[in-house]
Amino acid sequence: MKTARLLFIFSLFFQLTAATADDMPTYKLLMKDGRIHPETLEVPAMTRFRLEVKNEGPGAAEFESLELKKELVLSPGVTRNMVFFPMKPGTYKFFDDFHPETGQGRIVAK
Ligand SMILES: [Cu+2]
Repeated sequence: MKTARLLFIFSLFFQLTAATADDMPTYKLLMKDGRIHPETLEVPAMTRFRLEVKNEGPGAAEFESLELKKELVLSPGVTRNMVFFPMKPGTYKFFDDFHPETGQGRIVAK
């Protein structure tokens, strides 16, 4: 009976997690060896969204946007999420602060 109850609590927990994860569109960004994929990320304007950033390495990477006031350092192999508040239509630049010469990208809100 304990096990059944525990399973119930766990399934409830996962349902709740899934529900919170679903209410926001998620976009993926890959940082790899000083490069950013994709370099242009199109998102809906005036909509809160999540960006899942993965650094495949080999070194550290840092997602940085001066315009959006966002900064996130990622060790190699690490994936982290960032939530962006609704943006006005426009183009917002970001870069990999560890590789600014090759790692340049933009978020285009439409
Ligand atoms: Cu920085």
